[in-house]
Amino acid sequence: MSIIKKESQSAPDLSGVPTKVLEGVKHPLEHSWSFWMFTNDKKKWEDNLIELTAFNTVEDYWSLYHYMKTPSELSLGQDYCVFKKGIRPMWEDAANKKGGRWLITFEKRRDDLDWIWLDTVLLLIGENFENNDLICGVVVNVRAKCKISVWIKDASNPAVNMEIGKKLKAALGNVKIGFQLHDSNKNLYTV
Ligand code: MGP
Repeated sequence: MSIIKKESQSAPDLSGVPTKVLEGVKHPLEHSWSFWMFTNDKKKWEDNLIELTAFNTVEDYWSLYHYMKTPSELSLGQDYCVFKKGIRPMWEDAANKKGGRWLITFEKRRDDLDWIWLDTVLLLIGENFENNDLICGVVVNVRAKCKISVWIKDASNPAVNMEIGKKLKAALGNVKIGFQLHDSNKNLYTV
């Protein structure tokens, strides 16, 4: 299944634009980020994960955003993940194994999935938290009940994690949000 939104869309012709004009127009992000895709068609869970591309500027993220399908256009069982480059979106990665996730659950496949995904990605890549170093990445699981989760490096400090949860809640509005250890469905705390 293609993940490209409009296959007929062609890139603008920049051949006549002098290169000097384009120099320095991109706005660098604090970190490089990898965009991953999960499609559930292989037996071993991790074999379904593909690192599609990486980006490190605002403009490159927006190009990707306009090029790719939104989460609500994906098939059931698929995931998108945006993680700091070098961190794999799996519990076993060194950056995740002592961590947990702030989980936003959707009662059913809702219209606001796409903008909540977009806003959450922008909060992360724009380094909008006091404790940005604790952020590993974000996942959207496209399921009958969709989920968006922000993965945190260290689950052992509730006070610090609460700052991240409160910021997410304030930015995203009226969403249910709880903190869980990886491989658990139990909320340790909620905001
Ligand atoms: P899921 O895809 O995160 O959620 O995990 P889903 O499909 O809503 O299912 P539920 O169990 O949360 O209701 C589904 C399954 O994929 C997990 O039970 C694991 O078997 C496997 N899995 C998911 N993740 C994120 C990992 C991971 O990081 N490492 C490994 N080894 N397996 C994982």
